[in-house]
Amino acid sequence: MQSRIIMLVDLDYFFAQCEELRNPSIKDKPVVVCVYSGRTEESGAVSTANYVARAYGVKSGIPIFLAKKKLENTNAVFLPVDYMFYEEISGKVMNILKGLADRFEQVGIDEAYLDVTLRANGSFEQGRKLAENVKSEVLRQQKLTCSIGVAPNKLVAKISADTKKPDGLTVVTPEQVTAFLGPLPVSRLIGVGAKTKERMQALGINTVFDLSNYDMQRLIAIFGKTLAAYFHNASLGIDDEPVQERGEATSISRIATLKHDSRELSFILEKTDQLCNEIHADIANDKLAYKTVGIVVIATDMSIHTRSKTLENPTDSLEALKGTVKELLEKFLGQTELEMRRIGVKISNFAKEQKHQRQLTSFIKEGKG
Ligand code: TTP
Ligand code: MG
Repeated sequence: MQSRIIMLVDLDYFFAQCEELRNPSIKDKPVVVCVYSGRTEESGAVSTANYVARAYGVKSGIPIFLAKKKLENTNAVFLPVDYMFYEEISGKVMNILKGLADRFEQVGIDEAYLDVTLRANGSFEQGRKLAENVKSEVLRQQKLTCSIGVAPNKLVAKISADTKKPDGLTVVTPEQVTAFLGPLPVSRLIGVGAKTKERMQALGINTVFDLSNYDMQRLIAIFGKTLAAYFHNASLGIDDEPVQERGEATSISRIATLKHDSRELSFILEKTDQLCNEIHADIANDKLAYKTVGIVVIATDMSIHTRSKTLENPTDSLEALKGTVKELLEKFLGQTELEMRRIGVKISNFAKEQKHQRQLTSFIKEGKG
């Protein structure tokens, strides 16, 4: 059977690149995009950083104060995240990508899989040319660089895209798959997190090659049938997952652990506001409007509590989301003595916002009347 040709396109240092786009004068400086938690001026974490800043050891997830320390005596620029702006740019890029694929699947704000088997005529050489074209179109139309992996499936495409960054292009043909994966540490396989990696290390499995040679029966005994089969296939670069346009979600939610247990409204709101921002960024891209807002509280005794409210009309408003969450929290706090450990926000009951269509229908109605 002819091999599929799959691309994974990942925009480089995305949030920071968006900031450079908005203000090109910062391009040569270290740029650090921060999620400020708001407690003190420096509390919070780094969302992402440009490659100038990465050279100083600054990366996603480290505390802001640490990033400041690493960038002491440089002309570094620290900026707060602006999800709305990144979503807007993401949407434009995704539209370009969609037009360059037989099948398209967005998997994150700055990542998408493209199945180009048909338009590449099954040729990886052609696949490389298509990837070069994707890069030049994204650069020409949106002034952004990206890194692309081209491979026979999603699993290998994702790993190969990570191989060369920024502005990279890595092609792995079916013949090259096992040689490409073999020497990599097992942790490069999706699904092998820190814990699994440790367990595998204890078994003498360090590289993907080690994993592919490990006795299947023993693997099953340790990880169970499903996981063992997944690991075994993954180690051989086998993956049949199709590139699929995401079905419409029925709900979108985010959950987070509070820095410390609390029932102090303003402290909890700092966290829920963040969660609301993220959820809102998700729906902005899909032009979704929600009608129901819910919260989930996991208390210090691990009990789980949910509350929700359905609005009169669907809305895509961030303010309404934050306001409703606040209302639900206030009510919850008034009803219980519990301290909160984790807090989640959920929206559901979606109406696809079709502005143009709506205008058209109201126009027709008016015309008739
Ligand atoms: P990534 O694609 O993982 O990172 P990146 O685009 O910044 O860098 P790279 O060049 O390595 O692709 O994530 C996309 C965006 O998601 C990133 O720009 C910011 C955000 N993000 C966070 O907010 N926190 C995180 O821990 C990570 C990994 C990403
Ligand atoms: Mg990226």
